[in-house]
Amino acid sequence: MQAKINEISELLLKNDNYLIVTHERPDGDALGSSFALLNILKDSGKNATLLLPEELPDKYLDFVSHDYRDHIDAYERAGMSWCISLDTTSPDRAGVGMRASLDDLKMQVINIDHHPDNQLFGVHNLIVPDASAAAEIVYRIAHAAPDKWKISPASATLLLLGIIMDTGGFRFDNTSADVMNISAELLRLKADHHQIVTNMFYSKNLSYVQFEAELITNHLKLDNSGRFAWIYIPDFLVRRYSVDMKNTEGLIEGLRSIAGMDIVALMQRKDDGYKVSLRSKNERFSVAKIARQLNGGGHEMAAGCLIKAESLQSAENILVAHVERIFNEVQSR
Ligand SMILES: [Mn+2]
Repeated sequence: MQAKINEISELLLKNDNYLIVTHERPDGDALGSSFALLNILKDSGKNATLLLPEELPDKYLDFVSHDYRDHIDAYERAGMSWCISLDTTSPDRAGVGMRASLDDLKMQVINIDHHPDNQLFGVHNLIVPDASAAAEIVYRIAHAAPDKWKISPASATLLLLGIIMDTGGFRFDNTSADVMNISAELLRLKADHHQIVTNMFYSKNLSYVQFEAELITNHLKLDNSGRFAWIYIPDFLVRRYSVDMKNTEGLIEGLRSIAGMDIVALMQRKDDGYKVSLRSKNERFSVAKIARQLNGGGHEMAAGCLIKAESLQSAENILVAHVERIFNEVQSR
């Protein structure tokens, strides 16, 4: 059932005992929206807990409660009535209890997301594709009953973190007038903009920057059109620079920043194939479409998939063929 913002706000006010989950490899929006909702529920007198699927990238540690690791084990203690899923397209992407599926929890799921391809797996589904971030939806829920829901400065910071990360610092096409108004309101609620910017954009250590430089210098590849650039990240480089892969969230933005590129990708070896992250600079070149064709998914301009191939060469060939098909389709339109 598709729900409205104020219906979910009322539902959350009326009930209690919430377990919050988000997707695997949580990003700024997953964490920002989840921890903000956890705070907002608790600050407003509700019982709530959060399940985290895994360790967090270092740059996020200042924003989450220090006992966040306890939440990883919360699966065992999850005597909760409702499960709130945030920023998560489908149950198999949810990082519940170290990859157990949402179904195992046998709870009523409130599914809150902004991905247009969300699979509507909840009892209540609040899918807002025009919201820039799940954090924006959480703000709108709290704003629907402003005298009942408390947004503390810490919650405002988490919500702004989610919005800043999912809009690429207000660069992506999802940067709407609404999201600017909401961000202004979050600043009025004492969101710590300085801490967000410092941790997200000015906190790479030197060896990591050198790792990025070597990737760009020696491992960048271009297809025949010259408009698709990709990098396969070799394991030996990861070891040489002691890179913790959980800290590489911003890497692909470096590729997207190159003039003349319409689509960019990062590839990495995974147990059963090659994990591909895709970004586009223009909605005409839908990487969501490419990802879907390869059994993945995502947004028009940011998507991902796993290519099952025997060798890197054949995975790259498959990827290049799909990207070039999009280029040809758009041209011939
Ligand atoms: Mn998001």
